[in-house]
Amino acid sequence: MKIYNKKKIEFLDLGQQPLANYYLNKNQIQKKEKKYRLVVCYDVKNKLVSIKKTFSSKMMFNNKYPYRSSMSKTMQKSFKDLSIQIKKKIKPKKILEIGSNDGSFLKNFKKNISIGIEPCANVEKITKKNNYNTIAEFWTLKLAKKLLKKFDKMDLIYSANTISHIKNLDDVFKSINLVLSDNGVFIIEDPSLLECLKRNTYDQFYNEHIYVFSYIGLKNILKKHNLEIFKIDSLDIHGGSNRYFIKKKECARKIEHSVKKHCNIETKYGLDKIKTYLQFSKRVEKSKKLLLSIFTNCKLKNKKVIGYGATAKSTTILNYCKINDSMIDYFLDTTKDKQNKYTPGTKIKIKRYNGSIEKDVDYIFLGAWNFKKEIFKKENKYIKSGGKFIIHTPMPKII
Ligand code: JHZ
Ligand code: SAH
Repeated sequence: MKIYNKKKIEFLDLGQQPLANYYLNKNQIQKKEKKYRLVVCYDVKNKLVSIKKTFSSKMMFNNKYPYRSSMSKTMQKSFKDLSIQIKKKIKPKKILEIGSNDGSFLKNFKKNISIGIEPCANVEKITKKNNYNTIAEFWTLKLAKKLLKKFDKMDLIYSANTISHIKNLDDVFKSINLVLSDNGVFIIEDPSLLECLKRNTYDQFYNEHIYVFSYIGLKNILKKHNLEIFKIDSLDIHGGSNRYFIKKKECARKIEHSVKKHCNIETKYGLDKIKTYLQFSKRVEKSKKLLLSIFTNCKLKNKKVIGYGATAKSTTILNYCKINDSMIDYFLDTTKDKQNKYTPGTKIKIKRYNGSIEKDVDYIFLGAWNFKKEIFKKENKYIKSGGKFIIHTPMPKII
């Protein structure tokens, strides 16, 4: 444990890591990759958990960005369900989405009421092609001011799996305060720190996830900007996420019971105590040993192991546990921009998923463990024929 800045405590060291979504071409695998040390810290004052070394947004999110929200039915359904709820309960006249990616959420709304902000031009153009109003820029206070010159204030702002990717939270929330109408609702959705600790999903930490939020941490930053959480929904998405409903302080919306309930659960678990994080760190070390022993055993027995879902999360697992192409033959993934490339750091080939698993596969390492239900349903044939999966959460095991 190390204390730096007098108020931040380092509690987890996940070793040398490459950028999580930086998949390699064949000609890049011979070259030395840029790596950094992935260390996770707890901010005692704000109760925020964040990674120590960060990269510029441009370095992470540019016109080569491979992630597509539309690759899972689970996400599509989650966005659709939320859109139904929004239309029924909030009835917004204008919607702004920050981090709209390929338009998977916005497509549930009319084009003339929606605006998407997506800095990766390769992904943004997918939504634009469908005639949605999208802006290929990073969300900043500067952009918010520009937007206000053209549009009225927004009565609904949604941002899933994006705010945790932006280092300058003061800039984000200042800008939200500016563009949100007085009675407007700002909805944030991100992985839950509580679930991350409970499920030992240390792979929620990688360069893009600058923060993994808890309610008790997030509320402190929001408060500085006159914003408050009035409702929290717990979701099973991405291995346990929280959907925070946020309003301006003076807005009359009632603060719902779910907020107090959440606060109590997090405090009871000890998210405000450094001891909790140090215990987590010990469990992560144990998890690494166990996973490595499973892979070593498979190798000794000459079993064929492949990976399923070359996720950003699995970059953390593979590099931390030092699992490489001698242990995993290849990964399968449905994302075009990942296919025929190699996993960052560990250089395992990613192949196109063609709808079935090869007959000689003994084990599948589930990189996309967060879509376990969806994938198990899809791979019913493999499971029925005796096929097994390796999964690392809550502790590594074969199922
Ligand atoms: P998935 C990315 O993380 C990065 P990743 C980012 N930082 C973030 O926060 C989340 O997304 C939202 C594939 N797949 O969603 C598709 C199959 O091949 O867990 C994807 O490559 N077959 C923005 O990368 C990957 O798995 C399938 O049936 O950790 C899933 O990636 C399914 C369901 C998925 O996010
Ligand atoms: N909201 C989608 C996409 C999440 S991926 C979902 O939940 O599936 C995160 C997205 O945020 C990426 O497409 C990335 O380009 C975008 N992003 C990163 N920083 C951003 C910023 N400052 N402003 C707007 N979008 C940003």
